[in-house]
Amino acid sequence: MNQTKLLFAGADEYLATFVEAARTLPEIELLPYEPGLDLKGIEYLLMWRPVPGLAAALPDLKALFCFGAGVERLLANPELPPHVPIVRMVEPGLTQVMSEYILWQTLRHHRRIWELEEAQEAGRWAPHWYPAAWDLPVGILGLGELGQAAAQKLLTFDFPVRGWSRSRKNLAGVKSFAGAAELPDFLSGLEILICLLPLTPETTGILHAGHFAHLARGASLINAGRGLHLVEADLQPALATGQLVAASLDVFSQEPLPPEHPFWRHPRIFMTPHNASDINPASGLREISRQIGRHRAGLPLEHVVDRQRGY
Ligand code: NDP
Ligand code: OXD
Repeated sequence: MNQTKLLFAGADEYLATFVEAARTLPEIELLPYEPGLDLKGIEYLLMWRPVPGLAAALPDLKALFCFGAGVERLLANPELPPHVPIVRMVEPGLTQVMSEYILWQTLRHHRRIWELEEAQEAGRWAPHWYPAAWDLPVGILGLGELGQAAAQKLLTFDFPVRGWSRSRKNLAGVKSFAGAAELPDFLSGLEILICLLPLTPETTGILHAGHFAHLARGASLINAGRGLHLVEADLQPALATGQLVAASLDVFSQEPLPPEHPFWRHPRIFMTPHNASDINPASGLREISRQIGRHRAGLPLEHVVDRQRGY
């Protein structure tokens, strides 16, 4: 069988699991990048953190697969050859795990888990009342691959779901809002606001006090997009006034979050270390192999990043 070389770079912490997963795909030869490697004849690159100079040094490069769904780091790298398509990661493992994270955090906010934790800590028997899920409007900023899958999960639990995107969507059960002009109506009265946007100049800082003011009083925030979507200085004041009651954050302006950062000690901020979801080695490599098969057959690659748009 003719094997296709796939160069693996900028994600060393995942290398062992990818080498293992690649064993089940005889059509792919996974090549870990190391300085001094002969780069001639390598047509496909799988990269996460940009390795300085690497993409430009691959004379035969035909496509760059981003290791994740978010491509802002690759796009910020001026060395990427403009003619090489960048494919963002869309694969069932990544999507499934993200929708689980969103459901998990939404239910956490629905059940106001922090009140139970506080009561347990104090040895207090304190049953409390939960509204029905159908009375808690949930809004998802970003109704792409991940936002749509999360919406489907939330609908099965009867949350009224709104979604906001650049273009209007027609998704059963989801109220679609499109573009900047419809953002205030989208936000109005939401009990739970979820961010699953890509980071672009238009979406940077979108989670700010002015937008929190449109939500229901005592709303919750879940950010699994990127840290720079949130104006971090606006979060604690919103929690202090009660405009927000709690937040779940997976992403931060600085990662790893420094130990002195006040978010670590805030009782109403629940944090995960930027792993709401990750590429699944087996299904991710199968997807790349499928795309390479298409490309070799002269078919267009799917999920190619629009460099102008930034996602
Ligand atoms: P997609 O490209 O499939 O979807 C992006 C969505 O955002 C689309 O609906 C798009 O609108 C919308 N959007 C983009 N810009 C704007 C804008 N200016 N105004 C309104 N809507 C906008 O991306 P994915 O769903 O695959 O991934 C989303 C993001 O999730 C990633 O970019 C990454 O930042 C984050 N992520 C985080 C992970 C984590 O572990 N925390 C893991 C994986 C991803 P339209 O549909 O009209 O184009
Ligand atoms: C991604 C991520 O973008 O893991 O895929 O953040």
